[in-house]
Amino acid sequence: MATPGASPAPRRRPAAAAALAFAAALAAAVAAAPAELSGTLELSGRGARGTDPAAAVVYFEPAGAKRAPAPGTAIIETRNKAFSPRVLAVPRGSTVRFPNRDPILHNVFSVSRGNAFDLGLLGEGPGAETTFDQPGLVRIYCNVHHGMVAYVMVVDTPYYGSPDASGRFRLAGLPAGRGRLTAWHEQSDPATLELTLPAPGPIEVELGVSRPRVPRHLNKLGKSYGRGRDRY
Ligand SMILES: [Cu+2]
Repeated sequence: MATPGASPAPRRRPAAAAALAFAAALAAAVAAAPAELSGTLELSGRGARGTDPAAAVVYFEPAGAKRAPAPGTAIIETRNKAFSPRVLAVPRGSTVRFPNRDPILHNVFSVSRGNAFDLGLLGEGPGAETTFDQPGLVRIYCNVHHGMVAYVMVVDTPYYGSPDASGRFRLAGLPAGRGRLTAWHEQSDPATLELTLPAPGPIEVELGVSRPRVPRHLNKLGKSYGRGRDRY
């Protein structure tokens, strides 16, 4: 290496320096190259039979500087006395419209903290919309029909998705480095994994299915639904 005050470097030295600089740039590029995270989500436990891994949500939150997700728009229909889709993941700030495809009245409400709303009674038609500004799980119900349940997972990261029907998932374009993977399913407690990307291999996540398909809940006034099967 050159020392201070040394005579001018030999002719090949600039080439060597350039090579070193190139190697350093390459290393930086490799470190910053988008990583991908793939794995399998397994639903386990007595309630797992017939539950759909594709209704789960997986999302990765990088440690450190966050990249704000771009908000979007989405639709959840009320059809045949059910919300469809039942589970939806959206970036923070997204707007979701709730058209009513049934010839009866539905309501759409939530009391989930930070994202509470009530769209009132909606006849058949384009419905109404609401915007989800706070990250977190939004539990959505119909004040008329106790059995109607939907979930909007509002994520504060651009890196999210759902497994396929066999539980396989893949998140691409992730930044290298530390972060946290969360896997969520409506009938389970969520699982979180601290990871450093690029990960050495596929991730395996197991969620125990232990919760009822229709969670205990009250109507929008905080009261019982008032009928035999709509007790909560
Ligand atoms: Cu309803």
